[in-house]
Amino acid sequence: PDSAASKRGLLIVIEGLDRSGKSSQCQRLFDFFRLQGQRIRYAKFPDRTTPTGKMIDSYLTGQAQQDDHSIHLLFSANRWEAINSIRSDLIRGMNVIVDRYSFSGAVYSAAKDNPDLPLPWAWNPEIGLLKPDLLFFLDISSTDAAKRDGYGAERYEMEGMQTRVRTLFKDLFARLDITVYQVDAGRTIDQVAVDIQAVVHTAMQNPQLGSSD
Ligand code: Z5A
Ligand code: MG
Repeated sequence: PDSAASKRGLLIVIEGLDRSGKSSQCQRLFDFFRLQGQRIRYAKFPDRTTPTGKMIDSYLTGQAQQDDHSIHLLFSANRWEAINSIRSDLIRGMNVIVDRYSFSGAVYSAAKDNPDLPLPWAWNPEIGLLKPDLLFFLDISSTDAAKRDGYGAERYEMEGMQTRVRTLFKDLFARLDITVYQVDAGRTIDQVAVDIQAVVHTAMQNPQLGSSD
């Protein structure tokens, strides 16, 4: 009868460079949980379906202009508006996969090289959001990424920006003192998926995980 007091779910974040295969890997991980009969939710940021997400989409596709600070705070608000729902799913024992999160939020804005928007400023509005139980970083060279489908269609998808983004991700992870599973994303989808699943599988056996706040 007390089976309702289930273990809290895992919050798994997949970050990475453009076209590193984040969404493909989130889909693989989603299927991995489903196959084991585990409850799983997929959340993607930016969530372009909400009012803030629609503004972000217009900006990314070049239909609208925004002040750098203003668009930065919209990306953050797009996470804050989702967080209570994610928290309650985790408490009910559902696992949640997140495709881009606060780390992208801070580094893409800081990579604009606007002196008024340095990395510590950019990180501030993320403080207080849920911390991931597992954080993956999909790393890929910009030349390999540029060979993949769909590259270059949106704002930020230029090589100079991508190089700064890579450096800033590493800076941010070092500052935060957080465990990051770095994955070589230049390999096949299957090879990358196997590495991620191995880490997740181990974490699922660990009773201490699943307590993120
Ligand atoms: N942004 C921000 O500024 N602030 C924020 O707070 C957040 C984001 C959250 C849009 O993000 C932009 O918003 C992004 C960061 C900024 N800017 N840029 N540049 P998005 O997440 O919506 O971006 P996206 O359009 O989904 O692209 P993506 O995430 O970069 O792609 P991906 O998810 O990493 O890759 P994919 O869709 O899985 O794969 C891309 C293609 O490569 C596809 O054809 C796959 O079949 C193929 N693929 C995937 N894996 C492989 C392997 N291993 N081998 C070969 N081919 C592969
Ligand atoms: Mg994606």
